[in-house]
Amino acid sequence: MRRGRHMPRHANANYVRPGVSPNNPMFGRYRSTVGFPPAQSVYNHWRHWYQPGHLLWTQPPQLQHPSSSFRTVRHPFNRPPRPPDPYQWSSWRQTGVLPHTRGLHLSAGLMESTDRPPPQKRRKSAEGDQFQRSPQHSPPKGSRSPKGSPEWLRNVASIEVPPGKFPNRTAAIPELKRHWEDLSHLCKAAPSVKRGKQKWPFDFSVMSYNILSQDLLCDNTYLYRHCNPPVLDWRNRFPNIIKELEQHSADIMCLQEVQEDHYKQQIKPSLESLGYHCEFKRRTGLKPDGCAVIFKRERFSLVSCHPVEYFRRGVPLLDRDNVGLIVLLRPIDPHVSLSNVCVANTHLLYNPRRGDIKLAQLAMLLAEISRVSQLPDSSVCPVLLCGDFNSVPWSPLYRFIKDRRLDYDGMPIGKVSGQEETPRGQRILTVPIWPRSLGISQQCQYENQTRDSELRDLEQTERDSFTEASIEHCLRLTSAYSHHLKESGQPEITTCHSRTAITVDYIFYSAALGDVMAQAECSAPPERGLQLLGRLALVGEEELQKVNGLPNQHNSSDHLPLLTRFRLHPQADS
Ligand code: KL2
Repeated sequence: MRRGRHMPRHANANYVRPGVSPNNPMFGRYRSTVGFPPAQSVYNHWRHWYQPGHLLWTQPPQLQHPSSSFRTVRHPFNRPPRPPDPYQWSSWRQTGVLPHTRGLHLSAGLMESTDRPPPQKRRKSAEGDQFQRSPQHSPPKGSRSPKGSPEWLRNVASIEVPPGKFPNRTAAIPELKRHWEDLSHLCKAAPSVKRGKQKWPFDFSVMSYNILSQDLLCDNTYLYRHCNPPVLDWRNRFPNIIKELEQHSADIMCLQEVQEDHYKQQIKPSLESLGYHCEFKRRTGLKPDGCAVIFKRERFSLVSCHPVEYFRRGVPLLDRDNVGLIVLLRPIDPHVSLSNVCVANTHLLYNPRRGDIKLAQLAMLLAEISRVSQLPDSSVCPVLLCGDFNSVPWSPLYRFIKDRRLDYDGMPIGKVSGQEETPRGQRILTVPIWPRSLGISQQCQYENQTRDSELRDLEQTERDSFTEASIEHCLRLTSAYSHHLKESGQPEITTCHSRTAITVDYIFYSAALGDVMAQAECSAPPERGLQLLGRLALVGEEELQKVNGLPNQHNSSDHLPLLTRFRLHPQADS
């Protein structure tokens, strides 16, 4: 697997690099400075320890895989093969952990889903929660009918296969083909100016990727019955994910479902050795995953970091444990003065029926982004809003982000995210959606942010706005993806398992004047902003069908990474 110096960075021959010289340091693999091992070594290191082929000789026995498919890699001469163990999800929860990792994960009791409201006693006795639910005995959740639920995977999932035996799911599958869509020629950009040796403008890449926490995988095994079991093993998933991150070599990465122990012991050390700075915010409550924002130290410096917890004691609407993480980054360029960039990452509530909660969580994030990105002249610096919003394109929640306004009079809460075509329940969004006691206005601003002099004028307007069925925000955001495939017009898919194949992941950004997407969509894009130069094309359901859905042998999450490239222009006075 060692790649020579002249081999392409992307094993997938269909990955077309953006139109820049392979020597451009922005694109090449991270060039290690003194003290960092070569980037390649991280993946090889983990691969050495974690790939099944190597388990034969190097895997310590206590870490060997419990399923029959892994038993077969043991030395065939010294030890006769043992009878296959029953396929045990509970043992899988621990796979891939380093020897000093904590033992059994303590699951949150008998909650059906991670998005269920946490019972009071769960919060009070985090330490005392001693029992682990066996995912095999999860209550059936089959009553959902998600929009776009793929028939081809539902069929596979409905076949009862004895645990540990997935005979027809083991065939080698082809790699998913994704090509680079170069959009730079569409931008009405100012021509590049060379200043000294440095090329101007400042171009950088951004990834958003839900990497599927092992804990959630084990909690929702019914979503992965179409998979060949080894592809679900963290010991296989981790090296694949690291390899993928390393290959894409994004300057900024927003990851969701990052499991804390995996982050601390594997992900952070690996990415630090590749020259990245890592920030992490774990969810509140007992679930061990969270959001990470990771960026290249040679390209950005950290100005400030702002974790956002959506849980609020005493606010019934905000009783869920989802979080966001915002960082303010200063681009590193010795020759020109560049605006800071505000990068926000979040994973909103999953529950398809609780659009009210999703909107309130989003409002909290937008309020914090507005505060963090605010400049002294009360304009805002360029914003990147990435994450898994558990909402489909053109749903009311999506429209709210892009249109900066949502009129929600009479809207059923189950319609907000668009995840389900025929949501159960008819509850209508209340007016206002979130209580005033949250301290966030209907314009998604902190209420105490307004200066005293302005307060009097605004007071009446704001009081009125709490009785109007509409919410607003002040960020001009455009989606980097168009949500349908250029060639076929089919919907782009960012997440796929046996129940669904939809888009829920996004990279939203402040589009500059002349940006290709802004031209198409924004009547008045802000002057300060980003230009979208290109993106790694997504795929449709058909392409995913050919690779047995997600996760698979090559794609180790049930989401695909979104990858984009942006241009930041210098400030006028530089
Ligand atoms: O859809 V996701 O997967 O963005 O990939 O976000 C949530 C779901 C994640 C965090 O809560 O866990 C998954 N049915 C299906 N998936 C679920 C459920 C559920 N009941 N609960 C949580 N998730």
